[in-house]
Amino acid sequence: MVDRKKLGKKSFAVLVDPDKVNDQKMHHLIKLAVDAQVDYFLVGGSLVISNYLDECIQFIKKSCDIPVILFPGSPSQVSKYADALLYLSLISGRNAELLIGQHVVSAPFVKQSGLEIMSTGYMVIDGGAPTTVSYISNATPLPADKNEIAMCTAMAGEMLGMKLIYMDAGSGARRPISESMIVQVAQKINVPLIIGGGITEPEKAYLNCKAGADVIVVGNAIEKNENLINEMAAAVHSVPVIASR
Ligand code: 1GP
Repeated sequence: MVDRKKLGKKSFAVLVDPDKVNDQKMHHLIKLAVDAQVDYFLVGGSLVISNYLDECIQFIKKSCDIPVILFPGSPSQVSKYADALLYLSLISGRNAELLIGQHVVSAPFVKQSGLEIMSTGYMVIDGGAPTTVSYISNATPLPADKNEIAMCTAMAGEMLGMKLIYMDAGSGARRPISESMIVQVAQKINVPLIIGGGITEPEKAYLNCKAGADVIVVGNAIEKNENLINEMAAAVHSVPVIASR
């Protein structure tokens, strides 16, 4: 993600919830993703109930070259078959467990996995309805209209050494993150900015990239209509390449 940002390229990531897919669905989704030149598969969810995580990742890895990045809702969602792990610290919340506690407990296991570890300042932004992530995290989401708080939080995350900032309105958010918040945050950080939650229209994905997002993540909308993959990826990749700061 860092390399693509340096080249000024915008990326599109499809979020796969292992609870909602099987080999047959994945087969179809992978074909669409390859054709659309999707940049990443993010795999994970706030709650993963099934045992399909390892299998799902192995299935993707044997079917295509699209990198698989874990987006874990808990330390149990670590799979050695993935390429990398978003090592999330919930910096928008004040729940010590999700800031550092779970990391301490799982550190030896995570290190042993051999995965590329991508330290990520994870910011949950109020998306207009309680989402699984806001409930599970037991942390108040950052208010959607408080751009300054978002900006300062992202800056603090970057200065603490985080290599990515992920602003998430939560899966199925009623209201995705505003472009004005994205602009304000993107202007103040140099690390890649990932945006997700409630993005249902290719136009919104495009506008988010124009506002400064480097990676767009879409899950729900694609679960409902897989054919959106192509339009979403095309919208993200159509944003003019601008050399990085
Ligand atoms: C959720 O950012 C992701 O954590 C994607 O959200 O499922 O609403 O696209 P959606």
